[in-house]
Amino acid sequence: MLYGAPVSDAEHTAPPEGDLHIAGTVAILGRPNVGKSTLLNAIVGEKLAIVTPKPQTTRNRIVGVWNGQATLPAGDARGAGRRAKGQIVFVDTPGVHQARSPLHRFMVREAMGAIDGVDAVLVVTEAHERAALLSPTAKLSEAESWIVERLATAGKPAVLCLNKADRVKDKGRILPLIEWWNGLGKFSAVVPTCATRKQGLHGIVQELLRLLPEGPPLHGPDVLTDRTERFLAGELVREQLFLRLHQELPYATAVVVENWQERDGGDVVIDASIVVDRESQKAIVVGKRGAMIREVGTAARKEIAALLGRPAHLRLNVRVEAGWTDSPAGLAEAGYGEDES
Ligand SMILES: Nc1nc2c(ncn2[C@@H]2O[C@H](COP(=O)(O)OP(=O)(O)O)[C@@H](O)[C@H]2O)c(=O)[nH]1
Ligand SMILES: [Mg+2]
Repeated sequence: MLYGAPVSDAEHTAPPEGDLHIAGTVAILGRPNVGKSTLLNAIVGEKLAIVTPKPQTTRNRIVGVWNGQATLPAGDARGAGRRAKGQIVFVDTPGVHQARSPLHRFMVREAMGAIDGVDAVLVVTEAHERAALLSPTAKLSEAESWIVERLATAGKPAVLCLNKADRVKDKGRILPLIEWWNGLGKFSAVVPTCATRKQGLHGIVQELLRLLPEGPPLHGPDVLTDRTERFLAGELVREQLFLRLHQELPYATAVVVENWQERDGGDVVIDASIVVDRESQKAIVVGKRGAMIREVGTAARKEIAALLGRPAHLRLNVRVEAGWTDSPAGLAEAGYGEDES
């Protein structure tokens, strides 16, 4: 499995004569917390994007590659029911929302900017949210309107995913919801899913393949993501911080991997800094007699070792960078620079 593989280095293997091969890129977009990262991980079958119950967990675009086979759905001009081999290069993005801080504006630019570089878009929304209150006056949320407008301007086709279908108690409410979304005329298909139980994922893949062009794979079969092990390790530390810290504090933290040392025995020693905004936050992240940072370190180390498939040692320290979330230099220092994607 390859982490951090650049597209240009990927093996371009032409499919055998006669086989239909489809390949393309798909951005996953939607409001914060609807389950975009959970969907990416579930479709790709690996934990690439961190997931927490808190909104705005994802800060950068993250690529994850799906390789597989599917039957073309009804309406596909290349032949409904025909088997196709496919590769979908998914791009997970931060949630689209009314951004007030420079960090959040960076995140929304990351998300909306992804639309321009892909063949199709998967817009994710929560099934349960509208199912109960669907009325003739129901309309798109602000963020959904922005996304739909941008799709139209960019001329990109899109599939709508109604995620968290498990939270709709009365399943009879799902059909009218699908009809409502179809009635908007903005999506080529509307598919209910439950990302946490891995349900409906095949339908998503099938409908996306319909929107993607015929062609050889964009990446070799081993390529899983464009992100490096180093980046993913930093994210796993940030995930533990998000799970344990409350209120505004998670949003004031960033993780910078300072040093990565591969030892002869095959294990890795990682030094990472947790960057916070103020001295008072440092005390909370460290915790009573270091209890919090120890917990974060232990949990993150396990996750990192599982990701790498080899033993890992993690040394964490906390650094105060006053106002890092407010200045372009502070953001770039924490890995949220404009060239970062
Ligand atoms: N009940 C339910 N929860 C889900 C589902 N998909 C995601 N979640 C939860 O929703 C929260 C946000 O998920 P995440 O993938 O981080 O959302 P993102 O911000 O859109 O990337 C997490 O607590 C997930 O476990 C689903 O299908 N059903
Ligand atoms: Mg996310």
